[in-house]
Amino acid sequence: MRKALITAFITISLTAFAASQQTIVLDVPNMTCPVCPITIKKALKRVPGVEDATVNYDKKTVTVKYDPEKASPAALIKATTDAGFPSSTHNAPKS
Ligand SMILES: [Cu+2]
Repeated sequence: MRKALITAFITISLTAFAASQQTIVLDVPNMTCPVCPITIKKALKRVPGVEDATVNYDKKTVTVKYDPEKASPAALIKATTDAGFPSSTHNAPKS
């Protein structure tokens, strides 16, 4: 009985965690060789709150999963820019 309650509690916690996750796609136009995605991924994963970063070399985009309470799009863009890869929000209107 007690074990069942604990299991239920863990399930609820994981669901709440997943709900607080946000996904953003960034354009990284100056990825020019197959090593670039590794650098970009490393830079993004160093940002607190980033859960995962997936680079699409052909499309020159990176999809980032992050916790919006710890990281922000601005922090993600800064991380890639500091690593030498200026990025912007995918499909963002040009200002
Ligand atoms: Cu490169």
